[in-house]
Formats: sequence, C-alpha cells, structure tokens
Amino acid sequence: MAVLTIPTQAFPDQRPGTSGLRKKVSVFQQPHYLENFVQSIFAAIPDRKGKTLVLGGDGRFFNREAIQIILRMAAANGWGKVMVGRGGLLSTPAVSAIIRVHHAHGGIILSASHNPAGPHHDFGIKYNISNGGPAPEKITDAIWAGSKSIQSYQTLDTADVDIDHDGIFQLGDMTVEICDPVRDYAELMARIFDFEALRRLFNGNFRMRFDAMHAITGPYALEILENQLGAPAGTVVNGIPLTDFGGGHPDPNLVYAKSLADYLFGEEAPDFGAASDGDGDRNMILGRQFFVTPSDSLAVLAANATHIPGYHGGLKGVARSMPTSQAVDVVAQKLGIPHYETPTGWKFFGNLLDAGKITFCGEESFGTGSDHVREKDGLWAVLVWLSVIAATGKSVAEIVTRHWQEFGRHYYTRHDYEGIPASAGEEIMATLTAQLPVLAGQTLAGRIVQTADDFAYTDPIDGSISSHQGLRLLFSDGARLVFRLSGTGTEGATLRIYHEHLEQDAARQQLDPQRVLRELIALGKDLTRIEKLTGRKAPTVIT
Ligand code: VG1
Ligand code: CO
Repeated sequence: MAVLTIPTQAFPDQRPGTSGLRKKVSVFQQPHYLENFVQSIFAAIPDRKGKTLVLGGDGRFFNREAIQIILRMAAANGWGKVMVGRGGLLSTPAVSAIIRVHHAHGGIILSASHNPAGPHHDFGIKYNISNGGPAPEKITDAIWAGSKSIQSYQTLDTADVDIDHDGIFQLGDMTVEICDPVRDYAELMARIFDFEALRRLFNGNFRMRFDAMHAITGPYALEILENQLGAPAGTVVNGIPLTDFGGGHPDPNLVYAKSLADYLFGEEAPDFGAASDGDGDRNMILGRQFFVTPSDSLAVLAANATHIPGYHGGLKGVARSMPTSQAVDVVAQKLGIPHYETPTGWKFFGNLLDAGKITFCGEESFGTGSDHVREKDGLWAVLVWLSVIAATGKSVAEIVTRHWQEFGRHYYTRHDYEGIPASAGEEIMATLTAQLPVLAGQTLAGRIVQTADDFAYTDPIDGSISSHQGLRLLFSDGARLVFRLSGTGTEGATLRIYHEHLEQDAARQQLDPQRVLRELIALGKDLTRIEKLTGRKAPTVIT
C-alpha cells in the first residue's frame, strides 16, 4: 500500500463557520474538495503521529464515501489508529464521549447538523480536539489558512474497507477499529443518571414520544429509552437514520418538528415530548400542551440539577451564549455560583468546562450540555428532564410555571429570516453597526437603550479575543434585542433577531411571547429594514 502524494489546487471557500465547514453535497463532491479540507485539518494537528482519531457522522448522504476517503488519508498522514462507529455512524456527543473515554487525540464528525441532507442538500465536517470539544478558533483559523495554500495531499493507494462489522484491522501502518456507536455513550449516561428511577417512571403511567427525525439519535434513543429504561416500543419514532433524513429538516423546533408539536398539543398528548437534530446534539422539550424554550430549559435544569446523581454536589458555575436569555443567570445568582456569557457556538464553552469553572451550559438554539462531554447533548438533556420529572412528580408545565414564579419569566423569541441574499445580510449588519453609537440613550420600543454594542468576548482562561459576535441593544429594564448573521447556513444569509424581556409579576407570566414582545419585534424589523431590503414580511422560523 503506497502512500500517494496527490497534487491539488486550493479552494478559496473552506473557511469553517460556527461549527465546521458546511456546503452543498455537490461542492463536497468536486474532485479534491473534501481531501483538501481533511489535509488542512491534519496539517493543523502536527502532533498527530501515532495518535488515535475518532471518526463518524450523522449518516447523511456522502457520509460513507467520506469515511473511506478520510481513512485512507489518516493512514497516509501518520495517525496510529482510527476508531470508526459501525456503519460510519456516530452522534456528535458520542464522538465527544469516545474521545474522552479512550483518550483519543481528536475526532472528525461528518455532519451539517440541522441542515437537510441528500444529494441536493448539505454535507459538513468538523474537527474536535483531545478534550472532546470543537476545535477552538486558533485551530479553525489554521485549517482555513492551510486550505488557502495547499498544493498536495496524502492518501493511500488502497481499496475501500468494511465499516459495517465490528473488528480491528490494519490499513497501511494504521489500526482501524470499527466499534459500536452507542455503547460508550450509553455507559456514560448510566453513570450520570439514576436509571432505576427512570425505569420506575416508565413502569408507571408516564408516557413520552421521542422524535429522532430519521437522523443519528435514533439508535441511541432506542437503546437507552426503550431497551434500557423500558419505555414502551414505539416511544422513539423516526428512529432509523436515513441518508436524506426522510426528506425532512432535522431542526428540532416548532416549524420543522411540527408533527411532534401537533401530537403534544393534541387530544392524545403524552406527558413528555422531545426531538433531536441531525447530529444528535440539540434537543427540543415539550410537555403536554406546553413548549419549553431552550433558554428556560437551561435555567430549569440548572435549578434542579441536584436531583441527578452525576450532579449531586451542585454546579460549579453555568454559562450561556450571548443571545440566550438571561434566565440561567438569575438561577446562578440565587445559587451563588458564577455565570458566564460567551459568543455563539459550543467551542467557546470548552475552556470554561476544562478549567472546572462551569458544569452546565447552553444556547437558545436548542443546545444544552454539561461537563460530561465537550459538546451539547440532546439525549442527555432529555434524561435530565426525565430525572427532574421522576424526582418531583410534577408535569413539565408545573415545573416551568413554578420556576417562573420563583425566578421571573424571561419572555423570549428568536425570529429567523432564512436564505436572504448575502448582500442584504451584510448591508443590514453594516448599517446597524454604524448606527450603534447614536442608538445608546434613545428611548425605543418604550424603553431606554442603555448600551448598544458589537459583542466581543475575551476568554477568561486563555485571554483570546473574539470580536463581532452579534449586535446588542441592552435596555435599562433588562430587556434585550440582539442581531446576528448565522454561521452555519449554506445558501445566502440567515438573519437572526433575538428578543427578550423579564416579567417578575406571576399574574402576567402566562401570556403569548409574540404579544408581550411585539414592540421589540417591531423595533427589530424597523432597525434592520428587513422588509424593504428583502421583501420579507415575516420570519421563516419563529422560536
Ligand atoms: C447555530 C446556532 C448556534 C449553534 C450552531 C451549531 O449557529 O445558532 O447556537 O451552536 O448552530 O449547532 P448559527 O451561526 O447558524 O446561528 V449544530 O446543532 O449545527 O452543531
Ligand atoms: Co447539531
């Protein structure tokens, strides 16, 4: 098996976004495109020789081809061993868990997460480091720099290998281990949670539905919820990963997981509903006739963490991304623990988790997690909710309503304008940025703007600075209006507008967020001139 050095030309568009490189499948299928990016990853990890790499993806179209390409390149680039999930499958949190359990040096995850899959949709690739978390900007910047000057890549002159049966074999000088995608992850969950208590919950009348949306979480949810915890067969729906996710859009929100939401709001609703995204790191939580916003979910879980064996001793601290509502901050203040505000993207939680500063963290985009891995973790969040329900005997609606009474309700909504022209997105952000200095001090939407800024973050552990992480209007009554462009889309631009307002009065905590926030919503539309610039009268997705 000879090592081949293949000449190539750089592609100008391989800059990693919020979470890895995401492009249309047709872009990745261009000759050398995937290879260039993989070589650029390896070049950014100079100490890889002889070390272990974890490899798997969410099963979307092009996953299997990509696994073969990466295995050959890994062997040619000096990796000692690659652990591959059987069938090329691994969820994002499982990759993180496997890296940590097996002390691997890093991992490659093949996924475009919540973006749709199939020959005409998206593919993606991201690199995780030895703590199990997404590569920090220092490394993603090095990958990007490498991709712009690459002239050749290395691969092995060999045929495809069998990735569908567990086993260990050699590929050149490298060992390949095909492993069970679920086992390590399921064992980790059993160590954190009281599975006996959860079995008792399912033994009673408690019923739930988990919608895996034909993406990667199916095998994990089936094993843990149905096989190990005894939830009735059929609890997990759409549990078989398909290369096109069944034609769906595995973004667990009220628009794309509509059938689950309809079921939970219908006559036959079970006690609990949950959905996950393409790569298994997101979660949507529903009670009977009740939707839990991800920001509230993080706050509720932080307030109730000690019900779970893995967190009996309490939390060291919590963190949330900047656009996430401040609900969890209020919990932290009450618990007397530190809270941190980071830019969007899980990579910013890594240092805080590694340094033992935080135990829980989350994002408004249906991401919640803890220090058990270094990724957000959809099924973990479901198990936390089930544990809180089991321990308190209360319904989801009761748990959240009582939480609001105690901590106040952070009314919250995110409006996404997906797929607007890239130029319109840039113009909106540039115009708003220019306006920031004059907005401060003004009275807008019936409130005084206390601060108007372009959010920048200094990492408290390594001092690295990340600028331009979203535009913020902070009002004197605690309300906030935030604007960002998505860093995960593959078509045009996606504008996200985040609105938040705190209500302490329990008598006014049962209102429709769209109504309560209507002045902030109108202000956001005005300031961005979204309708004038794009013709869009309404957002594509409201959360
Ligand atoms: C989105 C979310 C962000 C999340 C990221 C990756 O990014 O807003 O909170 O970390 O997706 O999640 P953006 O840049 O499009 O707003 V996932 O589930 O795609 O790995
Ligand atoms: Co995801």
